[in-house]
Amino acid sequence: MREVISVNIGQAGCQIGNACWELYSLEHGITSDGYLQEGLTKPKGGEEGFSTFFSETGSGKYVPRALYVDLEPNVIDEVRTGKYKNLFHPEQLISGKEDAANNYARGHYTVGRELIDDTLERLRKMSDQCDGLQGFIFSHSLGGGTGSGFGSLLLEQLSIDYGKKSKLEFAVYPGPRVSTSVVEPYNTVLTTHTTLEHADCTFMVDNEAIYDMCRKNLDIPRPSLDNLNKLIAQVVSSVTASLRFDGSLNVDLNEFQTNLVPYPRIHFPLVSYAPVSSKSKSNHESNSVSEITTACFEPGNQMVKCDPRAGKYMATCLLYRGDVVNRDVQKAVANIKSKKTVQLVDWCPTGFKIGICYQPPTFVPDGDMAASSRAVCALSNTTAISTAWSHINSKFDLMYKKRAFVHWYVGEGMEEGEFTEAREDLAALEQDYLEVGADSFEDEVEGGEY
Ligand SMILES: Nc1nc2c(ncn2[C@@H]2O[C@H](COP(=O)(O)OP(=O)(O)OP(=O)(O)O)[C@@H](O)[C@H]2O)c(=O)[nH]1
Ligand SMILES: [Mg+2]
Repeated sequence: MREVISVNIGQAGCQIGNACWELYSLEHGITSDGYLQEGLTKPKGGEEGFSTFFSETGSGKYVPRALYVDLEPNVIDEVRTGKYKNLFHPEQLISGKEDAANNYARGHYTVGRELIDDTLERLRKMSDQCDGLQGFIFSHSLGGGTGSGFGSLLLEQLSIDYGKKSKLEFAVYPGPRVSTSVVEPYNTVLTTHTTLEHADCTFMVDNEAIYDMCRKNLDIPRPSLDNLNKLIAQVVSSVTASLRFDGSLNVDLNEFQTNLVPYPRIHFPLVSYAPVSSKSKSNHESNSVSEITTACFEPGNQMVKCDPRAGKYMATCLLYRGDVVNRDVQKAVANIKSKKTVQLVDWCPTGFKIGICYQPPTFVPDGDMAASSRAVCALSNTTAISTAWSHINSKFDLMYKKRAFVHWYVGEGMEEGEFTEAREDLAALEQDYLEVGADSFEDEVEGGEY
């Protein structure tokens, strides 16, 4: 068995976790109390896949392999009293007394330190219940104090305690319209620097992009966090479907890295998803394989705002779900490849990896998205995503030039040097992206190969 433990940290991490586990439970036929839905004799998705994410107690109850941690109690109290209160084991829900107040240093050095031992101990217990733990899937914000500071602290610790076990992340990239504090660029740069060598693959979720998708594709005039999270959960579910159901591609966490990460630091694939359509629009759409595939290469379906037409692709995985036949996929992919807008780096084989999971997508009853019998999620390692770093870096620079808000961090025992070091590392990351995207033609001429 190859188990995966989900770790949800801070407000964004925990609330996205809620949306994901609601969807996972529905997909596998589990009630909000953790029992099989009426009429089922076993969970949907085959024993193997299902038990990657859920464990079974002696009494036929299913428990998510998930841990929730927040430095303050409110968000997790909602889980403790909410619809899914009986799904989780109380020990899986860890909360402290005061939050990190949007301050990476509080999450990482002061307040966060108090919860780290407890957290590691609970994770140890959960991993002891696994036969062959594959690794961890994190969800957290880059901009919150807990998400950034405590999230990176925990990732560092897991590298020490669990060595080479895979660590994937879903990381919420701050967007101005749903932002809670001005120091999010600081937290984002600091946490990215700390986790760069500890996370194996990071799927960024740009709140601005998700917000726009909710408005434009789902016709929600003023999307709430709940609307955002439901859409994010649908995407996370597609990325993890191959781990939970019998899939053919990315069936374990290592495979994500093998397929998508050519160099350890270049590990931020762009995620796109289709179809994202409101109920009133969907009647007019056929959602053919070709349509949804094409949609995945349009900016309106991307989880991060960037322009892939201006960058180059290093690797792409297309993960289909539901009623999809290979012949249609091959046609759709050939069509995409023939487009001039999809440029590949010249040093990588041009293959698109295809995965089909025949389990159709599931939709929550009160959701905003129209149901469809098929969906596709594209994971593309493209150099275009580096503009996300340039944006956040320039916001960091504006404030840091004046040393604005820096005293809050120093006051928590952080050294100012960590700011400079983190910022330099992110400049190096931008440079890395430029280099992997550069044509290797010139080097080869110098090397005398032509
Ligand atoms: N998509 C999404 N983003 C969220 C959610 N909650 C907060 N955010 C975003 O996350 C960032 C703020 O971080 P939080 O996760 O709230 O902070 P935290 O990790 O709890 O840390 P502290 O509260 O500072 O201790 C902002 O960019 C918010 O827009 C959520 O439920 N969904
Ligand atoms: Mg919080």
